[in-house]
Amino acid sequence: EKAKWPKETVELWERLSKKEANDVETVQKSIVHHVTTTLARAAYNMDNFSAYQAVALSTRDRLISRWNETQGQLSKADPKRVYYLSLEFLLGRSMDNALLNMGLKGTYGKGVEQLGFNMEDVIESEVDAALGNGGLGRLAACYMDSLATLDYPAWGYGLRYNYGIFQQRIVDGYQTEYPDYWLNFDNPWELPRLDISIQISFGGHVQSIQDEYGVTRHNWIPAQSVQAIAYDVPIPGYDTENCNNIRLWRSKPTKTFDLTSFNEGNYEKSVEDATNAEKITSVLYPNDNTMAGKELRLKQQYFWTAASLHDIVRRFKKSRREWSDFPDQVAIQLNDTHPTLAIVELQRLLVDEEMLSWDDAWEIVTKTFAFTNHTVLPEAMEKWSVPMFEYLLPRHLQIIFDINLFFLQKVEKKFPNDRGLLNRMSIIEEAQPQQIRMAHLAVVGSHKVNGVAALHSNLIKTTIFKDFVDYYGEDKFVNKTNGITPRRWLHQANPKLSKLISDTLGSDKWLKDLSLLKKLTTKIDNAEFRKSWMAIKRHNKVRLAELIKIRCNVEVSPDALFDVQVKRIHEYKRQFMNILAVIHRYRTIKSMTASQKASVQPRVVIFGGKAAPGYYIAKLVIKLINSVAAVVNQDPAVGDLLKVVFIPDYNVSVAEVIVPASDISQHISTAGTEASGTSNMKFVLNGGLIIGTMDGANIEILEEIGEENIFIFGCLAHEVEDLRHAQRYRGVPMDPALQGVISAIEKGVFEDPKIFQPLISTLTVGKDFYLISADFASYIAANQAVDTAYKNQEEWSKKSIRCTANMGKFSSDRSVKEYADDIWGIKSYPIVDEGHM
Ligand code: CBF
Repeated sequence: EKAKWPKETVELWERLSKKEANDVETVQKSIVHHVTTTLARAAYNMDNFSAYQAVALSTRDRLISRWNETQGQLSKADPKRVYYLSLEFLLGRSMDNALLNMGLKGTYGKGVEQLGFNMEDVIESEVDAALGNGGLGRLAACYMDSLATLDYPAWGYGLRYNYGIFQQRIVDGYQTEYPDYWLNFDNPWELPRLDISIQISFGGHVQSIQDEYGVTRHNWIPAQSVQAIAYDVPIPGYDTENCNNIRLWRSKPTKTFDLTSFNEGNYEKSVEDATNAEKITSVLYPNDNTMAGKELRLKQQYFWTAASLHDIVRRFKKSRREWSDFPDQVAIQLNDTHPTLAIVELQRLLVDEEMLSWDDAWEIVTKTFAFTNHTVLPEAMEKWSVPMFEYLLPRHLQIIFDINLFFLQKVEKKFPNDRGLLNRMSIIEEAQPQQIRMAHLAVVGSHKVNGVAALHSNLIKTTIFKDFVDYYGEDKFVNKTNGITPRRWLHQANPKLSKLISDTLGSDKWLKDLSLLKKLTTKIDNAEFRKSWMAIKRHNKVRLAELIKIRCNVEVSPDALFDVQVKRIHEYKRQFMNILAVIHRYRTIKSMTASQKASVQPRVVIFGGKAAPGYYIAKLVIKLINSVAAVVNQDPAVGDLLKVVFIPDYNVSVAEVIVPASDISQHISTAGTEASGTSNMKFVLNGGLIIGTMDGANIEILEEIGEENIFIFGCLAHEVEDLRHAQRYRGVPMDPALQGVISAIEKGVFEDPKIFQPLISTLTVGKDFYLISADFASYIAANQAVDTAYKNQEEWSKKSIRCTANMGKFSSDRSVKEYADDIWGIKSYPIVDEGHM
């Protein structure tokens, strides 16, 4: 393109688009420039928030130049790319991360301090981008960090929700929800691409006509359409020039749509239609591991997958390759079943619009897509009612029925005369009304299906996808154990520990090769090193104690053992069991003599997490935690031996304070229910020990760090069904210690017992689905083992170091590399710094 321009013009552009230098003064100039021009503020009349805005805008300038360079070089080279389709990207704050990844934190820190601001306060002024519920969304964010760091050509595609996950406040002990106005001030971390607008249609009907060759062609005549507008979020890699992209779509009314009603003189209707169009991307559904069968959610899923595919296909078409090359240029990863409609949309585009034969199109589709399953919980399995689906996407429904027909014909051929099997494997569930099983569609339309931890990947093969394994064979079903980015979860969240590790290992190379942490084991017997290690933990505990004072108005001692359970509130995660054990501890302490109390290990039990707004039992668990806290924290007979706090509005930036400060954290799901868990990895990487069941990634953590460094209890996944059966039909009595705890609640020790009755009845013999009673005794014993171990601080510090040292496997760099090699077939494409802005 340059060739079109006169030489002098090209030279002028080249000269003027040179990158800015990275020294303190240049950085300060750009900050001041943004203060005075972009923000139009007077230099001496600024608060931390406006300082943050200016620093963010200056950081963004640098991000954008990397982003331009990366996207320019990738467009030219056109390597195979992966597209990660995720309805959630839980990014948290961006500024600190961007500065650290670009290697500019020190320069900006100095520049900002000299300008009269404290960098930590400036960083704290940023609101979280909370476009996710929990593990699944945070995993997507970690994977984007690793993809960028490893120079993989990758784009994320998601939705730009106006409101992220709700804000949680605790009122009278109960969770109350408030909207998250995260876009109230401009968001500096996105680039609106108002020129990239795609029309997305819904509803209407299908016309079927025979073409000149006698082939039936289907023409979808939609009833309405909206626009998808792109917003790009640059994702810089660590210690590389590469800067990838997450494209988030926002819905807007189409002009024609707007004008039709307006021209008909129906102003109110045109405004209403516009609002309906904008509604599509207004809220993130606040459900984690549960399915919301709402029409608007289906609209979101189609809007997002259709816009993303349109974009991907447009990019592919630029290269003028054959359609059969599509899977060599494009890999699409489905993060859970949420984007499964992309399979149907691609088949529709290829058959209806590009006129490929059904079989040619289907071959391209199935070579392109791969699917990650994140749960085996039945309540989380996505299903859409056929009538609702037909109303919104009539042509897509026909395609799904055809995919199903051709698939079942093949199954029938391989396993003749097994109607039960066909029923079980069908994409359509024969209920009233019929339901579309999205997980089945995702399996049928993908070339690989993966679980997210070894146990989970085995479980999906023997439970929900068993028939599919029999049909396709084992090779299609693989494991990709989750990972976390050490850049955010150690380097950024725990700067002191990061520095100690780099100083000890002689470099910070471990940040890109986490297996290097192993060398820390040579320092375990070094008392000086252990002292520094534990001093950092204490420093982090002091910081958390301050946060607890501010948010919960409770004083806690940093010398006590900090015991943490922070995650979404869910029955399967068993926060209920934790608080019941806390009550048991409270009662035990109350029954002790003064001399017995002297040997009790003081403990601060810290909870945090949101419950889905409609999840009544989970919300009652929060209420119980707060009622117990109110009694325990005021009881002089207990004093500092036990404190209980519920930190409201748990999110990524709060996690960055909590994780480095934990001594022990709880990962105590009923065996076989937590697919992986990733907070377990974050805690252990930061030298926190864990107490947990043999579930999800706990098992692999145990394998890496050794069983003497982890507190394991409870039944095993393969025992669960027998235990449930024994409870139901043999009336196994409730655990006696648990019985005592329940009686205390029923006697009204913690507020009016009527409040908690629905919760307690989930423990009735025969109904205790999550096996709290069966696991209670071993849980109490494991907690006692924690107390005993913690008293020996020297041994504890050795365990803590051993934990961190052996966490190399759980870097998301390892996970992403496995996906790239085994599933996507993509290669790194390092970006060259050509010095352009
Ligand atoms: O794989 C990431 C995480 O996903 C979930 O949060 C999910 O939403 N299904 C699982 O519950 C976690 O176990 C898992 O770590």
